[in-house]
Amino acid sequence: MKNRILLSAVFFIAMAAAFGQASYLPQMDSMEPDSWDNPVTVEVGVDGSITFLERTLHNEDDEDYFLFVPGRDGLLIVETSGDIDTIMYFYNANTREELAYDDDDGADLNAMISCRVQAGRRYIARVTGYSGSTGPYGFRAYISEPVVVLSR
Ligand SMILES: [Ca+2]
Ligand SMILES: [Ca+2]
Repeated sequence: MKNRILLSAVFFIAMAAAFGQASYLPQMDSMEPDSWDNPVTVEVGVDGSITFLERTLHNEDDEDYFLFVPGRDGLLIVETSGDIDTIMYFYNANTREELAYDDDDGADLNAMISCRVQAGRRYIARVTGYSGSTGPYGFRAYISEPVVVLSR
């Protein structure tokens, strides 16, 4: 009797392991392979109406790189969309200085960074999955409207 329970437990664990291994891995997106030296160039939107670029974290080691050059000074919003748990690093592309990092400031588990940027400077965002999260997601960057300060 005891052995039978043990056998059932072993069988259950083996089945669970097999099921886990057979889990679906998403397809590599068409912009692969990208890297720091070969980033995907994205247009910087002039407001929040710009659409998201569709990308995929196809395995737990995947890192996606985006390069953009703002057309004017302002507060840049960089964010992801979708159901996976993204994290994002934001850099000055020339100096490689890390300017910001975020995990969950966007919708649900999405990363979102807001950072003051200067026109003509090159910036890189690096997106990867939190704790190996994989799947499709959206990415966009736009300059939010500058705050107008009225002087008396
Ligand atoms: Ca990717
Ligand atoms: Ca996140």
